[in-house]
Amino acid sequence: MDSNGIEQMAEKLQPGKIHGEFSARGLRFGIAVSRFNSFITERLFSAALDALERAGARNADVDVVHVPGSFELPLAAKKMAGTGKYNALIAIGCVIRGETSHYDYVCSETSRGLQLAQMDTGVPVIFCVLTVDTLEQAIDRAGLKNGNKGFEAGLAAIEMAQLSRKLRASAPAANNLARKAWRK
Ligand code: INI
Repeated sequence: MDSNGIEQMAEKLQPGKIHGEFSARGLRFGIAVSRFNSFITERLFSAALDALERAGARNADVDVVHVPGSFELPLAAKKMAGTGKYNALIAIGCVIRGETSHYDYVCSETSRGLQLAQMDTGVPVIFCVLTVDTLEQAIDRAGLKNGNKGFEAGLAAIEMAQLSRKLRASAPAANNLARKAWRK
């Protein structure tokens, strides 16, 4: 095989594709929003709702809880996931760097906690926490120059909810295959 061999093989290989559609119909979403820097977080929240609504979500399909700051988002997300009511969650916050190291602690614990919440529960938790140096950078990401990260989070929630549902649906078949292979 020459140096291009791997590329040629990759072109021939047609893997089965599993993807999440962008439809919110029949799905339930939970959103946790930080009150800290609410000027920004409420704009992210509105855009996330816009994405869900345009994809077919109805009022009864979406719940929102508010927490004091981003640091409290992981616990709220984990408790919401624990109810078993939601196909996906969105955690919305905005951390703006200050003069002390507080920013670093809030950022690292919030991201770590949200990742743990989704890994522990299996419910997708979308990370919609802006971590920025200035208020201007936050505004740019909440509806100005760089679009709105809340809208992107809404789309990510829909995609991950659909994908999780599909992968769960195929799990029994995979388990049966594994059992058969074990008996052989
Ligand atoms: N919380 C934020 O969401 N963003 C910030 O920028 C922020 N700063 O800079 O302090 C912030 N702090 C509060 C923190 O999230 C907790 O609510 C607080 O420490 C109580 O646990």
